[in-house]
Amino acid sequence: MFRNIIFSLILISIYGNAFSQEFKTADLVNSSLFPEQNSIRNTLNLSGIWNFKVDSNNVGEKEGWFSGLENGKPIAVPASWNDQYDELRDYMGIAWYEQNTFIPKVWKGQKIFIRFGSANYAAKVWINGRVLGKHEGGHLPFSFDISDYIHWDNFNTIIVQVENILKPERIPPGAIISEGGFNNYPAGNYDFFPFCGLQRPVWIYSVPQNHITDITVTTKIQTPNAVVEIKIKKEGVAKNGRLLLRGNNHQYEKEFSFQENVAFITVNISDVHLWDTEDPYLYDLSISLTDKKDILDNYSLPVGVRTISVSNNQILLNGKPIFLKGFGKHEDFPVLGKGTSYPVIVKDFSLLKWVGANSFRTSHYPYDEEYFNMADKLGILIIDEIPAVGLYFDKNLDQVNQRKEMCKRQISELINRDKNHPCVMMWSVANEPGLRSSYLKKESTDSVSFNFFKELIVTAKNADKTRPVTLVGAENEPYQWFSLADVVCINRYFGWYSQTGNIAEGARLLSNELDVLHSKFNKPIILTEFGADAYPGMHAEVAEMFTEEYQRDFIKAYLDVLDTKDFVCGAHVWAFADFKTSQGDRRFGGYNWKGVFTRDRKPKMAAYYLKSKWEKN
Ligand code: GCB
Repeated sequence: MFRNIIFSLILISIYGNAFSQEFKTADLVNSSLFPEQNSIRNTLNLSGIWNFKVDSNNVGEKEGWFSGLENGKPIAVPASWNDQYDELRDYMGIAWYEQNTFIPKVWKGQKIFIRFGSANYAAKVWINGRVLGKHEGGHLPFSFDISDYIHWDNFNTIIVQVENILKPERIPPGAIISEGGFNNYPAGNYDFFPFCGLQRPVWIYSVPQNHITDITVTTKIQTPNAVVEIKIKKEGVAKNGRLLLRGNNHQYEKEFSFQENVAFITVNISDVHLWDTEDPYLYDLSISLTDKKDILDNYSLPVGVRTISVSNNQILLNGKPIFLKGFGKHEDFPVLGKGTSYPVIVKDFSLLKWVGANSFRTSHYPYDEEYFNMADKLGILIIDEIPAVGLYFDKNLDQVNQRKEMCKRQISELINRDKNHPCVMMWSVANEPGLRSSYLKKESTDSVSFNFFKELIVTAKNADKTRPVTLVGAENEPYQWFSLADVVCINRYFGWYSQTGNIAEGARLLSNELDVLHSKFNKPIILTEFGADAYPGMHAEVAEMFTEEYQRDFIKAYLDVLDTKDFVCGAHVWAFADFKTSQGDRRFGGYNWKGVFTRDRKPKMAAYYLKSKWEKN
């Protein structure tokens, strides 16, 4: 046993290191602060039409494509490349992007960065023929300092090599040949299309030499007052700062000093106006670096004062039980693929409000940062998930460990990005792990997977002590894993994938299992997925699978069960809207039809049912 542990530790360190060397993050800079335009900082959004070239034989680097792309073709950024040209639909390889831009000369003397909202799956970046660095992981931002690389009197050529080869060791994994993969094409081990490319906006931005690099805000309530704790990090020689927090007809001003580039400030707020789903009140926080009367740098962000906690079987928002009504979603829309689209984001929030939802999960990866800004403003709670979907535990421990290191990195990057959003109520470190791995059963005790999730949850808890952490289980998950989570999150499809066609029997099984989970764990339970495919416009007098009636009745039957269990604290219907998948025998036309809205956001019968139910309570 001891020898096994030593052996595993050696494996972890060998493969952990080998992996982190391949994609070292040392050349990346902290991306936690979204680029901000103010009187000191500057931003340049590079969204638009870029030049693009496929490199299916991986010759680009040898042939020096990093200096400029010959015979490229136009491509939109942000957007997935897949639906912009027919021949790119299933292309999961290497492709190159180019953009040429002037950088305003008045920025000279400032520090200048390039920030990618994401690049799916891995990226290597050059500017003016010189390499900046790499990033791996398709849904989180990364930035490089380009101050010393800029041509001030000419175009700057930005080249990005993006690579999206599906591999078992990646997060999420793909191209699995061992132990039953997903049997789909392209072969992601998950149920959504593996869209690729520069799917989020790219920014160039400048900050002064003395600048704020990171801000962490946490809030506590001491009714009727509150405490806001702020940790600020900076770079440069400036020693002092000033903070202004405004809201609810009060204004709090503080001068402070840095010790070794870090400052901790506590603001006591009297007569606090809390943030909650009904009244998402935001204070304005403005932080400056100062030198006597001069302001050297400034960064502002909204602050929602609220607490999230878990007590027995309840989730408490500001100390009061909350029931989550909402969905699992996807970033997915015709032509855009997973590309950021502000109109689609606004539309989705307007539909969430229309249907009476108060929450969603960023299934199964971190979404664009604009979703979080909107959710803060509109009072929608978010379960924020890393792309750990389709995880499995076969005998290849090297790959298991590679996946674990990647998950840990993504948890840290995610929390770093989203920590200041009041809308984020919980971190999710995995969705439906172990699926299709035959040795995992409800009663299994399996040390590899158990320790895997333990490490992920500890990583999340060390990075953020203020929010609960969960992992989302599938029908065959070992219950042992739930002992690690603050909230038990389960996806259930009795009456669809099992008890097929029999909603009543499905609902009965759900009811029984919820009672078992409650008596075993006495933790809050959220039904994070349940639903049925409905082909829009297909009807039957007596509900049958794939009709809108069946979907509506399925959802209703599940919600009726939940109404009888006061220990259940959330219902997220799968899914918000129909979405594109890989091709597979269960995915008619290459779509998952479980949306209660169509892919172009038209309500199905189930949406009207949910509206009538959720608007009432
Ligand atoms: C699940 C997965 C989700 C799928 C869904 C389905 O449990 O978490 O990604 O799309 O089932 O429709 O099969």
